[in-house]
Amino acid sequence: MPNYTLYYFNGRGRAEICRMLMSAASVPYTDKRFEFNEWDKYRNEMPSFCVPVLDIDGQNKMPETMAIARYLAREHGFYGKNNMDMFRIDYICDCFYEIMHDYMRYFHAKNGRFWGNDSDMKSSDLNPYMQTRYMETCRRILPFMERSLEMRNSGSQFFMGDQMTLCDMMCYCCLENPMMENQSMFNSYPKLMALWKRVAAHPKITGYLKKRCSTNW
Ligand SMILES: N[C@@H](CCC(=O)N[C@@H](CS)C(=O)NCC(=O)O)C(=O)O
Repeated sequence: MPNYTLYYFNGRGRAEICRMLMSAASVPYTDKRFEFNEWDKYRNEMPSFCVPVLDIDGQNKMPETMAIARYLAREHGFYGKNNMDMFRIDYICDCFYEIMHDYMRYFHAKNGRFWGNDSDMKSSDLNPYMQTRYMETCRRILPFMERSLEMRNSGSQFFMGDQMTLCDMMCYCCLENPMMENQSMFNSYPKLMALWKRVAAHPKITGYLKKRCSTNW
């Protein structure tokens, strides 16, 4: 098995799906976390100047959250059985990742990060726009995800039926912070909320959630 190092900030954020997949697959890896004030030291080592990045054997730094997640899911059996399964898993993952993406941009804007010197807009101007955009994305995506879940086994198991796959873990990771911030926004999606709890209780996940690093994002 390759020697993996995952680079990200000291938070769950975009990297959490990669950590969760590696843990569910019992893949050993180094979880390299750094603080925001250390970012200048790491930025230039990252191929697209962003994280997460998965380093393989100290030779190959691979960027992009969803490329890493899909690679891990394919390697470890969390990506369905055929091309049509992957099509469905992909659209569900991409929908949840839209929420994650807009949430992270809102979260960083709110905290005045990454928009500094070369942006014309101040964080105080960006913040309301990013928040509205994120909320709109939730309003558009969540009802669709609730309906997609209901398409298999009336939504009483996982998105693909009786097996947990990448897209169920994406549901968990992408909704974690939004739910912590505003639980009531999710009351209209009972099947999704039940799925969220089902993922947390899954034998491959529950141990990870208990022992993982505790951070507020
Ligand atoms: N398209 C990339 C975006 C990654 C991204 O924007 N990461 C943020 C942290 S959540 C980052 O590294 N920001 C550093 C910067 O903008 O300087 C992905 O999906 O992985």
